[in-house]
Amino acid sequence: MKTVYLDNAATSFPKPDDVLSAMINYQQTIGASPGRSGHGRSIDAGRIVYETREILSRLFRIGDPLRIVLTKNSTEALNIVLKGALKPGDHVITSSMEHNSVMRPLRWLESQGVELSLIPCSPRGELDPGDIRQCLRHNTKMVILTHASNVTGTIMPIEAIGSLVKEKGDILFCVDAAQTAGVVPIDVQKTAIDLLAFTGHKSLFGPQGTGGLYIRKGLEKIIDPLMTGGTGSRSEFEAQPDFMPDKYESGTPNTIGCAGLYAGVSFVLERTVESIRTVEEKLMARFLSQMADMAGPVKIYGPNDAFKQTAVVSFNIDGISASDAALHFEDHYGILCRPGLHCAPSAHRTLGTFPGGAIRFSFGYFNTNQDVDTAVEAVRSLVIR
Ligand code: ALA
Repeated sequence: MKTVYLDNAATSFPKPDDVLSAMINYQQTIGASPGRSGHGRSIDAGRIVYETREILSRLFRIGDPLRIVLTKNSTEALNIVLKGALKPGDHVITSSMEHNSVMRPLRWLESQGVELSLIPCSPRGELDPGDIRQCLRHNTKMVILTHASNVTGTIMPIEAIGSLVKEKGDILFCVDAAQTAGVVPIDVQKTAIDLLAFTGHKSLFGPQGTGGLYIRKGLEKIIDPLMTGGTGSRSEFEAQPDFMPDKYESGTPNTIGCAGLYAGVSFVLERTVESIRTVEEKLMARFLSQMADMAGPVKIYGPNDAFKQTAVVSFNIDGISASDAALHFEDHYGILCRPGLHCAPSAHRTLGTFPGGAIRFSFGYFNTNQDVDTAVEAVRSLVIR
């Protein structure tokens, strides 16, 4: 039986061949620590890390590559922002569709005296920008939002929210692009994004253990580092450097991961984000249109519209739990998907699917129409029982 990989929202699979060969090439021919030793191979390793920053800055239209902090995932990037910027007495606004990578640091900060407003989204996972305006307070320091839900794929109106936040002066606007970097165009300047957290291993096709954070110029002055330690720079001082990106990058970096991430982002830029998005929209549209005649026994959550969501869809089938359905899909159709709560309990409460959760199919650039049809056939097999 052929495997049908429908778990791209967790991590994309497969990776382009160039990603794998870049990683092997680094380890076989360079293999040194960047920015530390000064010998030729160390300089080559440093070049890989710098070029990764550079290509990411091109992708997100960030003028200066040094505004990007390389992290091990978006969770680390989000923790740097939230724990580094928010202090007791500050107020932060977020939505009810957030992943625990946002929600857990915020709940922890709440226990330390940070005030939190959680904006309820509609049962389709949609956010009304006007609700943000209503929540603003004199001490609001940050608005942090997912760009797209990892449960329903709902794409949030971040352009409208970015303008609204900027009208209010010095409130920080932070976007969690874990589900969109590489597949939905992002321009940090046009959208007035101050802080952008992203992962490398989903739609950027890099390996796991890669990700990053864009920090707008000057904000490093008000964001404390999450970790401190050796940076390879200013070794004469025991105090952490205060400049970008070293302030937030301690310890030997993931150079092999950078080699893969660089190749992954090149793959995206060669095709363009827009054309990758079109491929995924078509897959999603094909799936949703074929699901329409099962609308009674199958409940789809979220927009149910390929143009308003990423290629992620969650649903339940009458009379069977999400986990049993996923087991059936794997055993009988070779489908790999993710059932349950998707590390997003608040999103599931919003959709009315807590605590049982839902089945999630997440399509990716390498899926085919045949994969979509197999997915539909698999769902149909549980409807007609
Ligand atoms: N956040 C990832 C997911 O949604 C891991 O599966």
